[in-house]
Amino acid sequence: METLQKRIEEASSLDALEKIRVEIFGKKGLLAAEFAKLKDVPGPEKKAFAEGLNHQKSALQEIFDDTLKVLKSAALEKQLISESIDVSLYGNLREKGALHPVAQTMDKIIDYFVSLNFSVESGPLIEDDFHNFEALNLPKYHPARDMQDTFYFADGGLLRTHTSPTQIRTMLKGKPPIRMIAPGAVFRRDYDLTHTPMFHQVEGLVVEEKGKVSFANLKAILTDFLHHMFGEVEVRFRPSFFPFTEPSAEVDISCIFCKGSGCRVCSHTGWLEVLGSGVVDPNVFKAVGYEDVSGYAFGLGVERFAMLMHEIPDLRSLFEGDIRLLEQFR
Ligand code: 2NM
Repeated sequence: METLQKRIEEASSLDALEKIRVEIFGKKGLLAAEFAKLKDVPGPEKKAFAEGLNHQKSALQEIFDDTLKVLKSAALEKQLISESIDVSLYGNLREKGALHPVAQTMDKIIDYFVSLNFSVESGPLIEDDFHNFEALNLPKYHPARDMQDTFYFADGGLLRTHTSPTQIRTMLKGKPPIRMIAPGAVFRRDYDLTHTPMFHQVEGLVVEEKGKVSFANLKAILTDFLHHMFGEVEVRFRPSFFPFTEPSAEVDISCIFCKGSGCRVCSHTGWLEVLGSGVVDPNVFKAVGYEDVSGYAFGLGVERFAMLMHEIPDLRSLFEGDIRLLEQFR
Protein backbone atom coordinates (compact mmCIF):
# COMPACT_ATOMS: atom_id res chain seq x y z
CA MET A 1 0.00 0.00 0.00
CA GLU A 2 2.67 2.47 0.98
CA THR A 3 4.79 1.55 -2.04
CA LEU A 4 1.78 2.13 -4.32
CA GLN A 5 1.28 5.54 -2.76
CA LYS A 6 4.95 6.31 -3.28
CA ARG A 7 4.86 5.19 -6.93
CA ILE A 8 1.93 7.49 -7.61
CA GLU A 9 3.57 10.44 -5.90
CA GLU A 10 6.83 9.90 -7.72
CA ALA A 11 5.32 9.78 -11.21
CA SER A 12 7.43 12.20 -13.22
CA SER A 13 4.98 12.89 -16.04
CA LEU A 14 1.34 12.56 -17.05
CA ASP A 15 2.30 9.60 -19.24
CA ALA A 16 4.01 7.84 -16.36
CA LEU A 17 1.06 8.54 -14.09
CA GLU A 18 -1.34 7.12 -16.67
CA LYS A 19 0.66 3.87 -16.77
CA ILE A 20 0.49 3.66 -13.02
CA ARG A 21 -3.25 4.39 -13.07
CA VAL A 22 -3.86 1.41 -15.42
CA GLU A 23 -1.63 -0.78 -13.28
CA ILE A 24 -3.47 0.08 -10.07
CA PHE A 25 -7.03 1.07 -10.97
CA GLY A 26 -7.41 -0.66 -14.37
CA LYS A 27 -9.79 -3.57 -15.10
CA LYS A 28 -6.89 -5.98 -14.79
CA GLY A 29 -5.11 -3.87 -12.25
CA LEU A 30 -3.90 -4.55 -8.71
CA LEU A 31 -7.09 -3.32 -7.02
CA ALA A 32 -9.30 -5.38 -9.34
CA ALA A 33 -7.18 -8.41 -8.43
CA GLU A 34 -7.64 -7.67 -4.72
CA PHE A 35 -11.43 -7.30 -5.13
CA ALA A 36 -11.49 -10.61 -6.99
CA LYS A 37 -10.21 -12.27 -3.84
CA LEU A 38 -13.42 -11.18 -2.08
CA LYS A 39 -15.32 -14.22 -3.29
CA ASP A 40 -12.83 -16.54 -1.47
CA VAL A 41 -13.06 -14.67 1.81
CA PRO A 42 -15.19 -16.50 4.36
CA GLY A 43 -18.62 -15.00 4.95
CA PRO A 44 -18.17 -13.32 8.34
CA GLU A 45 -14.93 -11.56 7.21
CA LYS A 46 -16.26 -10.37 3.82
CA LYS A 47 -17.57 -7.07 5.11
CA ALA A 48 -14.39 -6.06 6.89
CA PHE A 49 -12.27 -7.16 3.91
CA ALA A 50 -14.40 -5.17 1.48
CA GLU A 51 -14.38 -2.11 3.70
CA GLY A 52 -10.60 -2.33 4.04
CA LEU A 53 -10.18 -2.55 0.30
CA ASN A 54 -12.58 0.32 -0.38
CA HIS A 55 -10.74 2.42 2.15
CA GLN A 56 -7.42 1.72 0.48
CA LYS A 57 -8.90 2.37 -2.92
CA SER A 58 -10.27 5.78 -2.00
CA ALA A 59 -7.04 6.70 -0.22
CA LEU A 60 -5.06 5.82 -3.34
CA GLN A 61 -7.61 7.60 -5.50
CA GLU A 62 -7.18 10.78 -3.47
CA ILE A 63 -3.41 10.65 -3.83
CA PHE A 64 -3.79 9.92 -7.51
CA ASP A 65 -6.11 12.92 -8.03
CA ASP A 66 -3.76 15.26 -6.18
CA THR A 67 -0.79 14.05 -8.19
CA LEU A 68 -2.73 14.37 -11.43
CA LYS A 69 -3.59 17.97 -10.57
CA VAL A 70 0.02 18.85 -9.85
CA LEU A 71 1.33 17.20 -13.03
CA LYS A 72 -1.39 18.80 -15.16
CA SER A 73 -0.66 22.28 -13.95
CA ALA A 74 3.08 21.69 -14.45
CA ALA A 75 2.38 20.50 -18.02
CA LEU A 76 0.17 23.55 -18.70
CA GLU A 77 2.85 25.85 -17.32
CA LYS A 78 5.42 24.24 -19.60
CA GLN A 79 3.11 24.60 -22.61
CA LEU A 80 2.37 28.26 -21.87
CA ILE A 81 6.07 29.03 -21.67
CA SER A 82 6.85 27.22 -24.91
CA GLU A 83 3.98 28.86 -26.77
CA SER A 84 4.41 32.37 -25.44
CA ILE A 85 4.76 35.25 -27.92
CA ASP A 86 7.04 38.21 -27.35
CA VAL A 87 4.74 41.04 -28.38
CA SER A 88 7.61 43.50 -28.03
CA LEU A 89 9.57 41.82 -30.86
CA TYR A 90 9.92 44.03 -33.98
CA GLY A 91 7.55 42.73 -36.67
CA ASN A 92 8.56 41.43 -40.06
CA LEU A 93 7.27 44.63 -41.71
CA ARG A 94 7.25 45.18 -45.45
CA GLU A 95 8.37 48.66 -46.51
CA LYS A 96 5.75 50.50 -48.53
CA GLY A 97 6.95 52.14 -51.74
CA ALA A 98 5.94 55.52 -53.06
CA LEU A 99 6.21 57.67 -56.15
CA HIS A 100 9.28 59.88 -56.42
CA PRO A 101 8.55 63.49 -55.36
CA VAL A 102 9.12 64.63 -58.95
CA ALA A 103 6.52 62.11 -60.18
CA GLN A 104 4.08 63.21 -57.45
CA THR A 105 4.54 66.84 -58.46
CA MET A 106 4.14 65.94 -62.13
CA ASP A 107 0.88 64.12 -61.30
CA LYS A 108 -0.49 67.12 -59.41
CA ILE A 109 0.32 69.39 -62.37
CA ILE A 110 -1.23 66.96 -64.86
CA ASP A 111 -4.36 66.53 -62.68
CA TYR A 112 -5.04 70.27 -62.89
CA PHE A 113 -4.90 70.47 -66.68
CA VAL A 114 -6.76 67.20 -67.20
CA SER A 115 -9.56 68.67 -65.06
CA LEU A 116 -9.76 71.49 -67.66
CA ASN A 117 -9.98 68.94 -70.50
CA PHE A 118 -6.40 69.38 -71.74
CA SER A 119 -5.02 66.27 -73.46
CA VAL A 120 -1.71 64.82 -72.24
CA GLU A 121 0.71 64.31 -75.14
CA SER A 122 4.16 62.78 -75.37
CA GLY A 123 6.87 62.63 -78.00
CA PRO A 124 10.37 61.26 -78.64
CA LEU A 125 13.34 62.23 -76.45
CA ILE A 126 15.62 62.12 -79.48
CA GLU A 127 14.52 64.94 -81.73
CA ASP A 128 15.59 66.65 -84.93
CA ASP A 129 16.53 70.23 -85.65
CA PHE A 130 13.14 71.09 -87.18
CA HIS A 131 10.93 70.03 -84.23
CA ASN A 132 13.26 71.18 -81.45
CA PHE A 133 14.40 74.51 -82.99
CA GLU A 134 13.38 75.57 -86.49
CA ALA A 135 9.59 75.26 -86.04
CA LEU A 136 9.83 77.08 -82.70
CA ASN A 137 11.24 80.21 -84.29
CA LEU A 138 14.77 79.38 -83.21
CA PRO A 139 16.58 79.89 -86.51
CA LYS A 140 20.06 78.61 -87.35
CA TYR A 141 22.78 80.41 -85.36
CA HIS A 142 20.33 81.21 -82.55
CA PRO A 143 22.39 81.10 -79.33
CA ALA A 144 20.09 78.50 -77.73
CA ARG A 145 21.27 76.00 -80.33
CA ASP A 146 24.83 76.32 -79.09
CA MET A 147 26.84 73.14 -78.57
CA GLN A 148 27.18 74.33 -74.96
CA ASP A 149 23.46 73.84 -74.32
CA THR A 150 22.42 70.93 -76.54
CA PHE A 151 23.46 67.25 -76.63
CA TYR A 152 23.98 66.44 -80.31
CA PHE A 153 24.38 63.03 -81.95
CA ALA A 154 26.89 62.54 -84.75
CA ASP A 155 24.08 62.23 -87.31
CA GLY A 156 22.61 65.66 -86.43
CA GLY A 157 19.94 64.25 -84.11
CA LEU A 158 19.74 65.73 -80.63
CA LEU A 159 18.26 65.22 -77.16
CA ARG A 160 15.28 67.55 -76.89
CA THR A 161 16.08 70.65 -74.84
CA HIS A 162 12.41 71.30 -74.03
CA THR A 163 9.08 69.48 -74.51
CA SER A 164 7.78 71.97 -77.10
CA PRO A 165 8.71 69.70 -80.06
CA THR A 166 5.76 67.63 -78.80
CA GLN A 167 3.55 70.73 -79.29
CA ILE A 168 4.83 70.97 -82.89
CA ARG A 169 4.13 67.26 -83.50
CA THR A 170 0.64 67.53 -81.97
CA MET A 171 -0.20 70.55 -84.13
CA LEU A 172 1.13 68.80 -87.26
CA LYS A 173 -0.92 65.65 -86.74
CA GLY A 174 -4.14 67.40 -85.65
CA LYS A 175 -6.01 70.65 -86.10
CA PRO A 176 -7.38 73.41 -83.87
CA PRO A 177 -8.84 73.64 -81.34
CA ILE A 178 -5.94 72.23 -79.31
CA ARG A 179 -5.68 72.14 -75.54
CA MET A 180 -2.69 70.08 -74.56
CA ILE A 181 0.14 69.60 -72.13
CA ALA A 182 3.42 67.81 -72.82
CA PRO A 183 5.07 66.44 -69.66
CA GLY A 184 8.43 64.71 -69.87
CA ALA A 185 12.22 64.60 -69.59
CA VAL A 186 14.42 67.16 -71.32
CA PHE A 187 18.20 67.46 -71.62
CA ARG A 188 20.66 70.33 -71.43
CA ARG A 189 24.43 70.49 -71.01
CA ASP A 190 24.27 72.04 -67.58
CA TYR A 191 25.39 70.75 -64.20
CA ASP A 192 25.67 72.77 -61.02
CA LEU A 193 23.78 73.53 -57.79
CA THR A 194 20.54 74.35 -59.60
CA HIS A 195 20.92 72.51 -62.94
CA THR A 196 21.04 68.83 -63.89
CA PRO A 197 21.64 67.54 -67.44
CA MET A 198 18.25 65.81 -67.38
CA PHE A 199 15.15 67.36 -65.83
CA HIS A 200 11.41 67.42 -66.42
CA GLN A 201 9.13 69.97 -67.97
CA VAL A 202 5.45 70.40 -68.43
CA GLU A 203 4.62 72.67 -71.31
CA GLY A 204 1.11 73.62 -72.35
CA LEU A 205 -0.47 74.93 -75.51
CA VAL A 206 -3.92 76.24 -76.37
CA VAL A 207 -4.85 77.00 -80.00
CA GLU A 208 -8.26 78.33 -81.00
CA GLU A 209 -9.87 80.12 -83.93
CA LYS A 210 -8.37 83.59 -84.36
CA GLY A 211 -9.54 86.01 -81.65
CA LYS A 212 -11.03 83.37 -79.35
CA VAL A 213 -8.17 83.38 -76.84
CA SER A 214 -5.92 86.15 -75.64
CA PHE A 215 -3.28 86.97 -73.07
CA ALA A 216 -6.16 87.47 -70.61
CA ASN A 217 -7.07 83.76 -70.81
CA LEU A 218 -3.43 82.86 -70.28
CA LYS A 219 -3.27 85.04 -67.17
CA ALA A 220 -6.49 83.60 -65.74
CA ILE A 221 -5.63 79.95 -66.24
CA LEU A 222 -2.03 80.24 -64.98
CA THR A 223 -3.10 82.24 -61.91
CA ASP A 224 -5.67 79.55 -61.04
CA PHE A 225 -3.11 76.82 -61.73
CA LEU A 226 -0.57 78.40 -59.36
CA HIS A 227 -3.19 78.61 -56.63
CA HIS A 228 -3.90 74.90 -57.19
CA MET A 229 -0.19 74.13 -56.73
CA PHE A 230 0.89 76.60 -54.03
CA GLY A 231 -2.31 77.70 -52.29
CA GLU A 232 -2.86 81.33 -51.32
CA VAL A 233 -0.02 83.14 -53.13
CA GLU A 234 0.28 86.42 -55.02
CA VAL A 235 0.84 85.95 -58.77
CA ARG A 236 2.69 88.48 -60.94
CA PHE A 237 3.30 88.56 -64.70
CA ARG A 238 6.55 90.16 -65.79
CA PRO A 239 7.42 91.02 -69.42
CA SER A 240 10.07 88.70 -70.86
CA PHE A 241 11.26 87.19 -74.10
CA PHE A 242 11.01 83.72 -75.69
CA PRO A 243 11.66 83.05 -79.37
CA PHE A 244 8.35 81.15 -79.68
CA THR A 245 6.00 83.65 -78.01
CA GLU A 246 5.20 87.34 -78.46
CA PRO A 247 4.37 88.94 -76.15
CA SER A 248 6.04 86.81 -73.49
CA ALA A 249 5.86 86.87 -69.72
CA GLU A 250 7.60 85.20 -66.84
CA VAL A 251 5.31 84.40 -63.94
CA ASP A 252 6.29 84.89 -60.30
CA ILE A 253 4.58 83.88 -57.08
CA SER A 254 5.10 85.65 -53.76
CA CYS A 255 7.85 83.79 -51.90
CA ILE A 256 6.30 80.82 -50.10
CA PHE A 257 9.10 80.81 -47.52
CA CYS A 258 9.03 84.44 -46.34
CA LYS A 259 5.54 85.34 -47.63
CA GLY A 260 7.08 88.13 -49.71
CA SER A 261 9.13 89.92 -47.06
CA GLY A 262 12.46 88.77 -48.52
CA CYS A 263 14.73 85.82 -47.71
CA ARG A 264 17.66 83.87 -49.16
CA VAL A 265 15.46 81.59 -51.31
CA CYS A 266 13.91 84.56 -53.17
CA SER A 267 17.19 86.54 -53.16
CA HIS A 268 15.45 89.14 -51.00
CA THR A 269 13.04 90.07 -53.80
CA GLY A 270 9.94 88.54 -52.17
CA TRP A 271 9.17 86.73 -55.47
CA LEU A 272 9.90 83.29 -56.97
CA GLU A 273 9.95 82.76 -60.73
CA VAL A 274 7.93 79.64 -61.57
CA LEU A 275 6.62 79.79 -65.17
CA GLY A 276 7.40 81.04 -68.65
CA SER A 277 4.51 81.91 -70.93
CA GLY A 278 3.28 83.93 -73.85
CA VAL A 279 1.10 84.32 -76.89
CA VAL A 280 2.29 81.92 -79.57
CA ASP A 281 4.46 83.68 -82.18
CA PRO A 282 2.93 83.72 -85.71
CA ASN A 283 6.15 82.13 -87.01
CA VAL A 284 5.38 78.97 -84.99
CA PHE A 285 1.91 78.67 -86.54
CA LYS A 286 3.45 79.31 -89.99
CA ALA A 287 5.87 76.42 -89.45
CA VAL A 288 2.99 73.97 -88.84
CA GLY A 289 0.74 75.43 -91.58
CA TYR A 290 -1.87 76.92 -89.21
CA GLU A 291 -3.75 80.03 -90.42
CA ASP A 292 -6.25 82.34 -88.70
CA VAL A 293 -5.62 80.96 -85.21
CA SER A 294 -4.71 82.44 -81.82
CA GLY A 295 -2.94 80.60 -79.07
CA TYR A 296 -0.98 80.80 -75.88
CA ALA A 297 1.65 78.56 -74.38
CA PHE A 298 3.53 78.10 -71.14
CA GLY A 299 6.27 75.98 -69.64
CA LEU A 300 7.65 75.01 -66.25
CA GLY A 301 10.38 72.92 -64.63
CA VAL A 302 8.94 70.10 -62.52
CA GLU A 303 12.01 69.68 -60.27
CA ARG A 304 11.87 73.37 -59.39
CA PHE A 305 8.17 73.02 -58.50
CA ALA A 306 8.91 69.95 -56.38
CA MET A 307 11.72 71.77 -54.55
CA LEU A 308 9.55 74.79 -53.78
CA MET A 309 6.49 72.74 -52.77
CA HIS A 310 8.49 70.48 -50.44
CA GLU A 311 11.22 72.90 -49.34
CA ILE A 312 14.01 70.72 -50.76
CA PRO A 313 17.13 72.90 -50.68
CA ASP A 314 19.45 71.03 -53.11
CA LEU A 315 18.22 70.01 -56.58
CA ARG A 316 20.71 67.18 -56.76
CA SER A 317 19.14 65.33 -53.81
CA LEU A 318 16.22 64.53 -56.14
CA PHE A 319 18.55 62.41 -58.28
CA GLU A 320 20.68 60.64 -55.66
CA GLY A 321 18.16 57.92 -54.79
CA ASP A 322 18.84 58.28 -51.05
CA ILE A 323 16.12 56.27 -49.31
CA ARG A 324 16.05 58.80 -46.44
CA LEU A 325 14.81 61.50 -48.82
CA LEU A 326 12.34 59.19 -50.55
CA GLU A 327 10.91 57.91 -47.23
CA GLN A 328 9.66 61.40 -46.52
CA PHE A 329 7.31 61.29 -49.50
CA ARG A 330 5.25 58.19 -48.71
C1 2NM B 1 7.78 78.17 -72.32
C2 2NM B 1 7.52 79.51 -72.25
C3 2NM B 1 6.72 80.10 -73.25
C4 2NM B 1 5.99 77.12 -75.36
C5 2NM B 1 5.67 77.51 -76.63
C6 2NM B 1 5.26 76.38 -77.27
C7 2NM B 1 4.80 76.25 -78.66
F1 2NM B 1 5.09 75.05 -79.11
F2 2NM B 1 3.53 76.42 -78.71
F3 2NM B 1 5.40 77.16 -79.41
N1 2NM B 1 5.35 75.39 -76.42
N2 2NM B 1 5.79 75.83 -75.22
C8 2NM B 1 6.49 77.96 -74.29
C9 2NM B 1 6.21 79.29 -74.25
C10 2NM B 1 7.26 77.38 -73.30
O1 2NM B 1 8.53 77.49 -71.39
C11 2NM B 1 9.30 78.21 -70.48
